[in-house]
Amino acid sequence: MANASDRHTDLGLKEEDLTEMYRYMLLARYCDERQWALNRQGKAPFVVPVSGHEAAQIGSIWAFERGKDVFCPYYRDMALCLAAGFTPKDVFTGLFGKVDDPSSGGRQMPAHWGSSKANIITGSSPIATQILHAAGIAYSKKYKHEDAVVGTWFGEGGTSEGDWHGAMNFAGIHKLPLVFVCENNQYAISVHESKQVAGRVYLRAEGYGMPGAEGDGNDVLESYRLTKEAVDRARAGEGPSLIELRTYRFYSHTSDDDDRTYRSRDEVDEWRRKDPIPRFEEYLKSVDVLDDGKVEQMREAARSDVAEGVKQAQEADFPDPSSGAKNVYADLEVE
Ligand SMILES: Cc1ncc(C[n+]2csc(CCOP(=O)(O)OP(=O)(O)O)c2C)c(N)n1
Ligand SMILES: [Mg+2]
Repeated sequence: MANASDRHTDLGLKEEDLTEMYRYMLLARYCDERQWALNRQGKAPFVVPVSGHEAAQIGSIWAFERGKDVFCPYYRDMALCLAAGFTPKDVFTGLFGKVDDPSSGGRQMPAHWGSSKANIITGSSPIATQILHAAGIAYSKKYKHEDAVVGTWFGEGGTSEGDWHGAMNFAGIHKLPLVFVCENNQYAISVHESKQVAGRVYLRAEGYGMPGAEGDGNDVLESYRLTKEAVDRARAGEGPSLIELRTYRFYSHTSDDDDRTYRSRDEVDEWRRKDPIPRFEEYLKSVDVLDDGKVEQMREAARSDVAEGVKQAQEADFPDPSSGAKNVYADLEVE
């Protein structure tokens, strides 16, 4: 039994929250390992890996009300999308371009997450466009007096785009119910943070009239704590916030990139030792929520859910080629 002074109890998280958070982190990690292997086997054309970002994504999404709030994620947010309603089958139908893919029915590149059921707004490939969409949606929520907070996620590279600055400024002026979450993994493909960000991302918040905070993005409870404060502010009508979660991606930027050309193996190993999943496991054991047996059981269940998702997605149909323009052009009756 957890006791009253545990970190999660202070944050208002129950044991069921913790095991669910852990389960989604495992699902994301195993989906990622599987999709990377499928790519290397020539069975998946293009992969955007999430490994390393699981705590930042699961901690931050847990602060929102799923089913009510609106999410504008970016391509690396697979863990977040799983927690918001994607299943492993959904992930792999997207990867294989199958007709059941919730994001686009197999018409978009993989990792362009979208789901009307899960309130996830489809993203575009140009970096940071989702941040402007989030500002527009948050403005509409405020204008219509609808009780919903909007969350948007992006990398530190995204904060160099004009779209990011425009959205921050607009959100600050209109005190929008919007939470900006930066998953700072220190690289934008091969470009290091030191060549991308002058000063610190979270400190820019002040210039746009909102609070900013940073924390350890490999700590799921810390990621939750910081985001929850921001979501509560937004829901209370106090306006937007910027949260910077510091993390690291374990694989290359995508399956088309080779990170050995710009990162040392020592650096990657150092961050692997801060892997968010074993860190959370350690915490869960320390508060007697899990023991070794239960950890193994949950790992096995997640591996089997992922294997089942891959199988279902492999068996699913490809879209009919004649439907290629669906949702791209209006259906016009041509005489
Ligand atoms: C406007 C625009 N410029 C460049 C690219 C190419 N591009 C794709 S991802 C990426 C890096 C983004 O890095 P960051 O925002 O830090 O996110 P991360 O991939 O590290 O999670 C770049 C430059 C793009 N898609 N759109
Ligand atoms: Mg980055």
